[in-house]
Amino acid sequence: MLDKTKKDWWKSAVVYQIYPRSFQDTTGSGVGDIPGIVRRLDYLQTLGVDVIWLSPVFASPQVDNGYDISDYRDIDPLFGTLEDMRTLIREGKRRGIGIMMDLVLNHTSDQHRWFQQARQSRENPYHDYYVWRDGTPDQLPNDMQAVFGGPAWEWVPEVQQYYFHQFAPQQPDLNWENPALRREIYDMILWWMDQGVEGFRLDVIDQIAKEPDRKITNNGPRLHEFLRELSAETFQKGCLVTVGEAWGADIPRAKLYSAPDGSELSMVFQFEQMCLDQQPGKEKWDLAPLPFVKMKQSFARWQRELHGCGWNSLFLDNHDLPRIVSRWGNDGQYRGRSAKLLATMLHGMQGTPYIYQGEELGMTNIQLPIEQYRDVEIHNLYHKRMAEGYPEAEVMASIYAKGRDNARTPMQWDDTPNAGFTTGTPWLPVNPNYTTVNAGEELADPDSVFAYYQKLISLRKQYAVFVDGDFTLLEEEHPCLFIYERALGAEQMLVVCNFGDEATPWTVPENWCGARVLIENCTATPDTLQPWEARILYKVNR
Ligand code: TEU
Repeated sequence: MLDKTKKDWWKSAVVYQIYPRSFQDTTGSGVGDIPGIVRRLDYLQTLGVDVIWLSPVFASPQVDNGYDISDYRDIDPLFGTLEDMRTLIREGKRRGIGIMMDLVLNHTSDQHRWFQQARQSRENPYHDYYVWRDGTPDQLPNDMQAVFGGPAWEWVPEVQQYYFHQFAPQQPDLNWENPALRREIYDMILWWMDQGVEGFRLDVIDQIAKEPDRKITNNGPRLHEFLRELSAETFQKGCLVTVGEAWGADIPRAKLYSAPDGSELSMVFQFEQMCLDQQPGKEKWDLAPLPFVKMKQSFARWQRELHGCGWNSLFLDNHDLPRIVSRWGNDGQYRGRSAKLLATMLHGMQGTPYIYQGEELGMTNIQLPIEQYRDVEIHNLYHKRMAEGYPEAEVMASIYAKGRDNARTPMQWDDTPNAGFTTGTPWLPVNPNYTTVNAGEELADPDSVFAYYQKLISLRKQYAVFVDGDFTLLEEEHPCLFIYERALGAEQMLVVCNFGDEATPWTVPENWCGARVLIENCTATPDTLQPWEARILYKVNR
């Protein structure tokens, strides 16, 4: 168990993300719940993770699956009760697993009490908790678009004003310029800290300091000022792990966010690598092959530049991203092996690794008829592009490749109906491959993807070089090998990954001959790397 009273304990931690509605249902509702998570804590303990990041379970009308919060201090009945949450926190702690809550502080639900008040009159004290602009019903303040499509402005006749929303119209943006709002947020966070949570993930935190008149969404001028105040008033009063979601973070900003003095956050999620397989300047739906060399160089830059003066988060999957084995691996013939390679590449780097539920099983993307998708973003995209005259096959290809529901199909526990996720009708179909890809099979198989993740996690706890070592990219221009070295004083490791379906000539460098193999995903042969082969070598220079 990690000593979580130690400063920066989260540098040695591994975080597991749970998307509660798709994890484990205990009531037959077809939607996962908090008691379901409690039931599966032993599984997570077996895997070896230290923290659970829980996607939002707060009260919510569920327009955006909980990212539209109507009460920050209550649990949605869909998922259980506050009492269930307390049980989860307590039972987690007993197993050395802390809970990280997912705070959506950029916007609330339009059903939140604050917004219900705010929309009544311009004089209402809550009016200024949100972002309003004058206009007329047919004259929008400007042409800004929401992330989920359509204008970013919604008209409210009662106040003869528009409110600003960066996401769905049911997700009005909060006005961080208002100190009373900020105070309410801090009190709410302190209250959750009192409940015993050990960390927070902050949704789209780089968008809180918006200035719509100047069309600024990410990285507004007051962003880091707000963050430092937030951190001082809340997180710094405990020994917490915090991670901000920041699509707009570049390296200089990431250094501010994750400054070693703890003045802002522990780390951020940045998306530079995750935006590479799309056409430059376009949307994620405009598909392009992964530029492999660029991807390596991008990871390497973040590794080098944050070393010693910031901290990386490491992730390939989350509830908004397609399954990585389908995206960058091979989810057919080499599903298991390529899933292990991707894990090796990521967990060998410096930073805090995040595992998204099912990634440790090598779960894959799904293809559904449009009416079976549930995500608001997918449906908006479909209608928009069909109206714009895109061929339907092309729209569906984008959804199959990048749609968020790929990640949201129910967790595959075993080969019983609905993969053991629910006894009812699952809210989103189970991937039909659950009969072969499931936790039950993998727990029983020492060569499974699960067993491999388990080993990677335990290596991180055993060898300091995983946590503290520096990073050097080798074979920079090689079109399919991703090879890097880590070093911490005399301790060194070499991570070798052959990305692709072809065997590739490669000889162990002379200075690595005789080094110990810490982990490998297939049997090594001299002078050749097998398709999707991955290996970590280790030595101590004397
Ligand atoms: O995501 C931020 C976000 O911008 C995503 O919607 C992302 O841009 C999109 O998937 C790419 O097209 C966060 C949450 O992770 C996401 O689930 C929420 O829907 C969103 O914020 C709004 O709260």
